[in-house]
Amino acid sequence: MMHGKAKGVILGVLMALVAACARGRATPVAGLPAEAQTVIRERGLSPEDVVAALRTYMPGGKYDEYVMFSSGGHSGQVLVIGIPSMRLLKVIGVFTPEPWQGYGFGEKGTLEVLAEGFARGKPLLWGDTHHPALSETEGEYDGQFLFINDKANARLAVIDLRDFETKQIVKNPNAISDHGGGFVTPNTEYVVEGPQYAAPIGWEYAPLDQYKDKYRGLLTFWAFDRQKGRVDLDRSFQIELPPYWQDLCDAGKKVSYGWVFCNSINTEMATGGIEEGNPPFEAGTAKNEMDYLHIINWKKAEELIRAGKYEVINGIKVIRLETAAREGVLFFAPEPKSPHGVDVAPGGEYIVVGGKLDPHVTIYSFEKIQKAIAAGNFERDPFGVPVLRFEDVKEAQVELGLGPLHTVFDDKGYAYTSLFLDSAVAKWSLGGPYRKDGAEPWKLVEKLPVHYNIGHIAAPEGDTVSPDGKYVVALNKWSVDRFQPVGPLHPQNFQLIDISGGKMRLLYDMPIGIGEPHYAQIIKADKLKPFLVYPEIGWNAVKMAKDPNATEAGRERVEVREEGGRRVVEIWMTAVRSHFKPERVKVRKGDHVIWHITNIERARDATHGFALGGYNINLSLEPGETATIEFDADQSGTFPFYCTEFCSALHLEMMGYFLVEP
Ligand code: K7E
Ligand code: CUA
Repeated sequence: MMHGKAKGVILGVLMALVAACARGRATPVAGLPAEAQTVIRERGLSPEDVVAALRTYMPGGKYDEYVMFSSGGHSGQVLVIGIPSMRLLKVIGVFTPEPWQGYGFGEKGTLEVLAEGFARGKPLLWGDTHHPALSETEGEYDGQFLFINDKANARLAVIDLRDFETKQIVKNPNAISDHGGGFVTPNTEYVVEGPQYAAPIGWEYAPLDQYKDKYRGLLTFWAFDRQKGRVDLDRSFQIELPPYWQDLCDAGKKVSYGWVFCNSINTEMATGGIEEGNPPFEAGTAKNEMDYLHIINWKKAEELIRAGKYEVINGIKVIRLETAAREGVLFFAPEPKSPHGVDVAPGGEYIVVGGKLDPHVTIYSFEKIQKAIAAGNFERDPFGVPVLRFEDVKEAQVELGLGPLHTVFDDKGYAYTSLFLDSAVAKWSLGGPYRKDGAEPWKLVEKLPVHYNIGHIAAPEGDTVSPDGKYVVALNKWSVDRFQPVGPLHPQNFQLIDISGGKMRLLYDMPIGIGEPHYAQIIKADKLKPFLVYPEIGWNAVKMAKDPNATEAGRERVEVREEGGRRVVEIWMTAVRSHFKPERVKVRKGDHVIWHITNIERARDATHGFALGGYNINLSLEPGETATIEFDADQSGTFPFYCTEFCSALHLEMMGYFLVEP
């Protein structure tokens, strides 16, 4: 039951809101208050609920202001979500075949993309995606490409944002797992793939008692060719690192352009082995008060590559650790304590490291780092890497609470850090050039509880040179009691938080039905310029060019020929509402089948599917697309093929027979 006073407050808020709405719109919303009151009463909504609903509700046909690209964790996919409505717009198949998009279910081009990512020929059909990275121009998202890493298998995928499809997967030839990727340099010169669990370079075997000598970290700079939309292996290179379990990385920008920063978590070089009387990993890696922030000069590394100071290992150039340490490519600065997350401030002046086991974020000054390097004020670690003095390079430390991990920024000189153990978002003030409002610099301002166990945090353009403010999204690992139970595996929980006012306000809980998302990036929606239909009939979606086997209406045909002692049947088919042409395809058991299908539609959303039961084949043919399948007709029988998209009133009739004679 609601008290009279509470009702009065709600009504007051609502009337004020309605009045505000009426002012901002051409037509006042007549008749709303009475019904709204009923809804508020019946649903037991608080004034905060009402405001949150008004801030996130998106009327049909209206678009969100922002689009969030979230990792899909070990689903191996990427999620595309509108902000502020938190509506799921798409799930992009990346490391995992995705049947609706016809990704990896017979379509030759996508099978080739997936196969590029196999490890020494061994099929890998899932990935653990952690960090999506939008392509950047001068430190701003440009809306052209999205990159994402696979932690489990040390791979990087390239998604073209003209059609939101995966175009390339590169397998790291020298690492078997990674973590600190993908992160782009400010003009997408490189996509950085940081290492994590140290292992011998090139997946060689070495016993753990040779850890210090044989195990290494490996930082990869994948050169990106924007014209081709592909990673260019020839211009890519790697830097060998000590086996310190480098964790997250971020690229310097503006004043720190040309540098990359990575935190690390096992400078103890623990190797586990509790069963042999050693400390377990979680204790062994947490002995030291300080680990090392890795400070890497990638412009200098490029010079070394040009000067030939590298070795080629498994087809990629590698700058050896000794060279990197000697030639001014690699420096360390102490960082407390088994930290997680390194994030560069918008202007590049500061590097923020989340303490994880330490309640502070530590802020490093890039200028101080440069001074300390120039002054030669360092000792060297056992691998010869210069270690700068903490007091020389530290700008500030801000005590935030338990488990600080990741940080994003707004447009008003504030930073937002996720606190995993506190289950909270901490807002704190930056100093230096960011302090124009007279607020005290380097100070905790506010903490907002989130639900629960927040990992990453994301903000609109919040890791670029010009963050937008307005919102942050908490990417929570646990939801516990926030949603209708669906069995013991609970959804993850994304929470939208309004940061536009003085105080942070929780607006929305979004359950994520796949897991486990890590990082996300949020881009202004108007920067995305996707195709609405493919630009020409006969478009090859992997090559992003007209396909030589594009088939026009009236040019459909079947050809049979002998090749290498077997019969090859090649089919050029069209799909249009509501038929495939030809409708009958007849082969003999053992024939090799090459089948091109072109969707000749030009209408927006007129997608046809192509399912062939018994052969594990399903295609998605978007308007204009040509796809090719190639297989051996190794089972005889009668196989209906049909369209899997309900495309017209005669969709059920959009089918044909694939007849395989015994
Ligand atoms: Cu913090 Cu992989 Cu970026 Cu998960 S990582 S949370
Ligand atoms: Cu085409 Cu259904």
